Amino acid sequence: MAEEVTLLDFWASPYGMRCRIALAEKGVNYEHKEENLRHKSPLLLQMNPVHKKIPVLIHDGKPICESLNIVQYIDEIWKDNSPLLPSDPYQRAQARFWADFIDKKAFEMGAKVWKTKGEEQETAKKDFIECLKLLEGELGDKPYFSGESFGFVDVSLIPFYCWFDACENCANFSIEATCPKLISWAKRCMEKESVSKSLPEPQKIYKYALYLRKFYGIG
Ligand code: GS8
Repeated sequence: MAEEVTLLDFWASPYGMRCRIALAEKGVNYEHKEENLRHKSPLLLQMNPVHKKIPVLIHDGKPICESLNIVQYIDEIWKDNSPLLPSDPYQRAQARFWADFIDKKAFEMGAKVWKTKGEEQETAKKDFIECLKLLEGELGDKPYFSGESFGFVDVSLIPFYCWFDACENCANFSIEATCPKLISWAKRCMEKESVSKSLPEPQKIYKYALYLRKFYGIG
């Protein structure tokens, strides 16, 4: 019997994008279900009763939650092609460390940049750039974070690239001016179909960020 794979997702979610990219890298066919996060479906509430958040991967009826956990699961189940995590235990630990940093620092700071104003925004901007510079240092002169091939850390970070315009336009700064190598890396990742097809247009994201700023009453 063919396996059943469903992704509960939301188009603008960088967490959802991670799963879309990983599934595309592996060539997995799946059903994509778009959630309305203001009116969550009974399926989402049933599949992720703890956090009630997307993304959720449903594999043959079993839910897997949390994007980094989902990407690792995808890598373990469909292990024959495009490995995402390195096989060496130390390299694996390092990859998980940076993915965790991206989750807890870069994504959090990046979201603060477009969600705030005034002094709070200035601080968020500085913190965000600091995170990106650390990541740029870790990338070094390698084409991808793990070396020659696209992997777990790349999948973890690249979704936020489509939010860069929103950050830059809402806070009036240029990421490329301070992190040119990171932008070159992002453009390299975007050349991969698995990435470009999984990310929405930056303009659409920017419009959505403006809508959210209005919705939350941020001037
Ligand atoms: C974060 C998922 C998340 O924030 C992960 O999967 O990595 N740590 C989790 N999902 C958001 C949409 S993206 O901003 C979500 O589902 N929010 C609904 C809610 O908070 O009610």
